[in-house]
Amino acid sequence: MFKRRKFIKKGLLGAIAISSAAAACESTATETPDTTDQQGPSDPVNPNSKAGTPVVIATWPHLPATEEAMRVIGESGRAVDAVEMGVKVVEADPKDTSVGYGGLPDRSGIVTLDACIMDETGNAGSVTYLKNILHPISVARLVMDETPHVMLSGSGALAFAKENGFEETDLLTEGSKAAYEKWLADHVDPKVDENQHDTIGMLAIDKNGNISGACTTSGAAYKLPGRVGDSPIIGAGLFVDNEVGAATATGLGELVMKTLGSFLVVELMRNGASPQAACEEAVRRISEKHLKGMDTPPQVGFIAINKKGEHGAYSLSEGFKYTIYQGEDNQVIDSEFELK
Ligand code: SD4
Repeated sequence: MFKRRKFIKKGLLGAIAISSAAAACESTATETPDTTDQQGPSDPVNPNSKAGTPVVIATWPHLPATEEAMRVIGESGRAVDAVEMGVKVVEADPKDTSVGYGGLPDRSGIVTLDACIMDETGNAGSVTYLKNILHPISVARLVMDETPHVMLSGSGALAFAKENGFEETDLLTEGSKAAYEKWLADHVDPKVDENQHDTIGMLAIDKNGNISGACTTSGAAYKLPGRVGDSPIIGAGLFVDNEVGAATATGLGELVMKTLGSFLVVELMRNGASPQAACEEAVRRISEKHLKGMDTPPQVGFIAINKKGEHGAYSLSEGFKYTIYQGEDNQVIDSEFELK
């Protein structure tokens, strides 16, 4: 703690972002903070985080998606409509190889999709291992709105989608087919970095101050058939509590599932952590408990917002970016990361 305050006094802004956030996390956990000689900000600082609503934030560079979500909010739409419409932009984008149409297949060559959505009432819907449907997020929305269940999977999810008017479509593009054929030949797994674009998790606060979130993915490229990741798991890939805030995750889903990452981030915020401090603590939990024996550190990234519209973002490895639309600015920002 002492060293961190010295850093703040020296005015090292970059260091403040990371170190003071960690200090706040510690203090919410066990200590009463001593702020008597603190001259820096009293709250953990993400230099890009400011209060203000409405706000839309998404994992990875997805400017058209946040633009679409903010358009919905601008027309006085609900946050839940905004996040559904926003992530649909990416589901339909053939160039995004981690989501929907054009997503990379499993190792048998089949694209399977996971998605979930959660609204301001705490209601939630999810689909896993869904094949041949362009917009899994809208099927998840229907599960939430029209059934007594939270999650539908595989053939049941597909039957439900078709009964409700969704048409089957081939999700493999020329590009993803060629990538799969190359993988069959050399078996080199793609790196999860900005060039992969990756999964979209999106959080939004609308003009009424209500919070919702959505997350949609084709999952880990060349996964074992039947594998489901964190993205459709409420509490892992996404969690919303309208009184506190929301969080969503991207990266190696197994690590997010083992720590119930998004729920953890929201609970840390409930206990007083800033969104930035909460994201950092969740990443450190993974780093401390789950990286043993791994040759190459994987990527995991979290983004979070609290009720005031402040945000946080943090990842295990370098390269994670996020998109935030707040006020007049729709921009992509580099996340701070843990493994230097
Ligand atoms: C998964 N978390 O299925 C998702 C995919 C992802 O980086 O975000 N990849 O594990």
